[in-house]
Amino acid sequence: MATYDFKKIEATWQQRWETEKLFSTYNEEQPKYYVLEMFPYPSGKIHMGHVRNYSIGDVIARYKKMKGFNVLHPMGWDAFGLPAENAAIKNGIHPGIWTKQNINDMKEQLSTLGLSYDWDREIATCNQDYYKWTQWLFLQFYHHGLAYKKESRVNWCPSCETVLANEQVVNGKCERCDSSVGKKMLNQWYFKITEYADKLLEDIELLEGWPHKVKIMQENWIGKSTGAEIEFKIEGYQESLKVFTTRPDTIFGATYMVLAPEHPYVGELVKGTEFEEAVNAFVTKLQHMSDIERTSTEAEKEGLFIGRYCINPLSGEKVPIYIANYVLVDYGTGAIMAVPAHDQRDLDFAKKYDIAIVPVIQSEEKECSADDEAYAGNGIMINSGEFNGLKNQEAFDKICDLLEEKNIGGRKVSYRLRDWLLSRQRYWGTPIPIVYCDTCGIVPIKEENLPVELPLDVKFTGEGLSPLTTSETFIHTSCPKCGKTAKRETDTMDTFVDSSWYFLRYADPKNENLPFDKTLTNHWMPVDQYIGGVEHAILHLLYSRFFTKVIKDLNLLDIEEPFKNLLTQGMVLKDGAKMSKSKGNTVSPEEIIEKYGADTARLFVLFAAPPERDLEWSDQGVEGCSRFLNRVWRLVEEALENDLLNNTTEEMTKQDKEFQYMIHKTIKRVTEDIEGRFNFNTAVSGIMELVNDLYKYKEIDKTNINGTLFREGIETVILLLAPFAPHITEELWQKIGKNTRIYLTQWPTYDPKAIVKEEVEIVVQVNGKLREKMMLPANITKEDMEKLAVENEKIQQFIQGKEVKKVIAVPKKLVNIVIK
Ligand code: ANZ
Ligand code: ZN
Repeated sequence: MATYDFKKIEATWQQRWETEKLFSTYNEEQPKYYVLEMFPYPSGKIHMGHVRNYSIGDVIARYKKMKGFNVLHPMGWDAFGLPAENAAIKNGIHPGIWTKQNINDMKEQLSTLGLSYDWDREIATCNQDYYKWTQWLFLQFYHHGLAYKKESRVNWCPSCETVLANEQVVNGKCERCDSSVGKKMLNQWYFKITEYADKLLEDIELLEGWPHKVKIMQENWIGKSTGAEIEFKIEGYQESLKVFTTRPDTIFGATYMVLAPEHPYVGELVKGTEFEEAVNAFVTKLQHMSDIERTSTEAEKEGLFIGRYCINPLSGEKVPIYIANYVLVDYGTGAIMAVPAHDQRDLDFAKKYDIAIVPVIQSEEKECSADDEAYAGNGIMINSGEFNGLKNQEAFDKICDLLEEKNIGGRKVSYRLRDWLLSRQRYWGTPIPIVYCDTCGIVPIKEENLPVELPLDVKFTGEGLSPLTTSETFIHTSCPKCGKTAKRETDTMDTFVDSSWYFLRYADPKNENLPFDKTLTNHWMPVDQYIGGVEHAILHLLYSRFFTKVIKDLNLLDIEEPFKNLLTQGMVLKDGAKMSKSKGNTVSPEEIIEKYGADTARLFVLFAAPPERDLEWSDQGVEGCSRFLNRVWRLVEEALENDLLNNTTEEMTKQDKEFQYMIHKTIKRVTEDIEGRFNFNTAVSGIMELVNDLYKYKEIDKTNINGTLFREGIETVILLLAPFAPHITEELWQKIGKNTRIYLTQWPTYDPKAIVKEEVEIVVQVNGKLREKMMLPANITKEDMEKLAVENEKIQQFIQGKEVKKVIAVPKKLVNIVIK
C-alpha cells in the first residue's frame, strides 16, 4: 500500500493546477460569486493569522465553485506603508526593492498552501499601474469638492514623524509605534467623508450579512447626535458664542459656559487681562493630551474662569465663561452651555469650581437631588419660566421653535465623524497629484500626465524630513495651468486610500484607460463574501464604503455597498494569548507545512474553532488532523487493493440502507454547516464520522460488500473534504479512476428519501382531485414533499403547460397542487 506522501502530492498538484490555470476566472454564464480575503501587507512572512484567513476564504471559494458558481477569488498586496521606509532607513535598501522581495517571498509561502487564487489578477498598490488610478480617483474627488486642503490641529506622532488620522490613535497612542500622540497645526489634505455621514449611517441597514457588532462600531464611529445650536451673546464682545447641545430643554439650567481652550475667541477674550497668562499656560499644558484622554469620564476635569460673561438668551441671566480640558475644539462648535444638574461632566466640574447647580427637570418617578449624580432622564420642566410644567420632550420642541423664531439658533445634527485626513509626510505611498504655483495656487495634475511617479533620488535620513522633499527631480515642475515653474506636493496618501478601492480593480486589473471597466465591475460587485480581521471593523470598512458611494455618484459604478457579507475571523492564540512576534509565542506556518503538509495545516485551522471565534493552537490538534487524513488515505488504498468499489449488487440489505442513510445525512449536514454560518468545524467532524462509518461498513462483510454503495461513500468523503484539504482529495479522486479535477466537480446532493427511515403513503391531488399516491419518508420536510410531488412523472402529465399557482403540503397525508 502506498503511504500518504503529502510532500509529493501537494507539490505535484500545485504545479498542475498552475499549468492548467485551473483557478483563472472569466466572465461566464453561471451566477457569479466573489470571495475576497483582506489583502495582506507584504511584511515578508506569512503567519498563522494569514493561514487561517486564507483557508477560510479558500474553503468558501472551492465550495461555491463546486456548487456551480463562477467564482472570483483574487489576491494582492497592500504594498505601501511605513515598514518599508523604516527598513530603508535601517538597512539602506530602497523601499521598492524591499517590498518586491517580500512579495516574492510571501507569494512563495502562500503557494505552498494550495489556495485557489486567480494570480492573473494580482495587484500591488505600489505598482505604477495601480497607483496611477489611485491618483486618478483622488483627482475626481478633488474636482467634485471631496478632496480639499486645510490648516488644522492634527494628531502628530513624534516618533513616526507623521500625522495620524483619528482612527490611527488608540488610547492616545500611535497605533503603529505606541508613542504618545500630540497635536500640531498643519496644512493638510482631507477627504470630505462627512458629506457622506448620513448615507453611511443609513445604509448600515443594508448590510444584512455583517456581524451586528461591526455595524454598531460603524454607527458609533459616525456618531450622529440630534440637538440644537444656540447663540449666546458675550458681554462686551462683538461676536456671539455658538454652542451645540443635545439638550436645548435644559437651557435654563446653564450656569456657566465652556470654550475649548483652543477656541478662536479665547485669545481675544483674555487679551491684555489678568487672565491671559494663566490661559496660555493651560493651553500649552493641554497640547500633549489626546482627545480621548481629555474626554474620558474618569479624567480629572480641569479648567479656569476667563473673566468674561455670556447672556442666556432665554432667561436673560449672566453666566460666567470658562475654558476646560473636557471640551474639544473640533466637535460641535467647540463650545458648550454647561448644565451641571443634568450632565455628569458639568456636575463634576461645577462642584470642583463651586459653580451653581440649578435643576430644571424633575423626574416623575423619583425624588432626586443632583448632589452626586446628574439626572439625565426625562421629566417635568421646573425653574424654566414659561416652560414650567411641560414634559421636557415638549419643551425641547418649543424651545427649538422659539430659537428659530428669534433667529438665534435651532435644530441641528452633529456627527462625531471627522473628515479623513489623508496626507502623510512619507515617501512610500501614492504621491498626491498636485502642484503649487505662485500664480495659480493649488493646481491638480492633468489626467493624461498621470502617474506622478515616485522618484528614486531621495534620501532616507530619518530626521523628520519627508524624503520627497529631498528629491530635486521630483519637486521642480511646471504649472499645468500657466506653465511657469511650480513645486510638487511632497506629501503622499494614507495607505487606507489604496485599500479603499482595490476590490474594484480585481474585476478588471489590467485596464489601462480607467481604474476599471464599469460593466465588468458591476458584474462582479458587490463582494459576496469578505473575510478579515475585526481590527479593520471601523477604518478600512468605512473608508471602502465611502469610496464605493463616491465612485457610484461619479457614475463609474452602480453599486451602493461594496461588501454584501462580512466574516470577521477570530485570532489565533497560543497558551491563551494572541500569537505575535513580540510575545515570542508564534508557530511558523512553514514548519507546520514542512512537517505535516498544507492539507493538515488547513484542516486544523478550520476544524479547531468556528471561524469567528478565537482559535487556540494545539499540537495535539494538528497531530489529530494529520492522523485523520492518513486514515482517509488508507481507507481508499484498502478499498482499491481489495477491489471493493466495483462489484455491483442491486439488492439493499438493512445494513446497506443504514449506511446509505449515513452518507446522505452527512451530505445534508456538511452542506448546511457550510451554507449557514460557515461552521467548518462541525462540517469537518461530520466528515470524520462518515469516515468511521465507512470503516465499520467495510468490516461487516468484505466479500459481499455493496460496491456501488461503498463507492458512493468513498466519493462522498472525497468530495466533501475537497474544499478543506484540496491536495489529498485531488490525488484520491484520481486514484479511484476520475480524470476530472475535483475543483470542477459538482458538490454532492442528498436524496431526501435516503435520509429517513420510515415511509408513509402520501396522496397527491391536482386541483383537489386524487391523481397519484407516493411512498415518502415520514419526516420529510414540506418543501421536499412539494418538490417530489411536482416532479412526479404522472403528476407532470396533469400540470404540463399549466401554471402552478400554489402547492399545499400536509405532512404524512397529502400534497395538493393548484393549477390554472
Ligand atoms: C448641554 C447639555 C445638558 C448637554 C445636558 C448634555 C446634557 P454627544 O451626544 O456626544 O453629541 N458637548 C458639545 N460640544 C462639545 C465639545 N466640543 N466637547 C465636549 N462636549 C461637548 O454630546 C453632545 C453634548 O456634549 C452636548 O449637549 C454638550 O453638552 C456636550 F443635560 O449641552 B450638552
Ligand atoms: Zn500657474
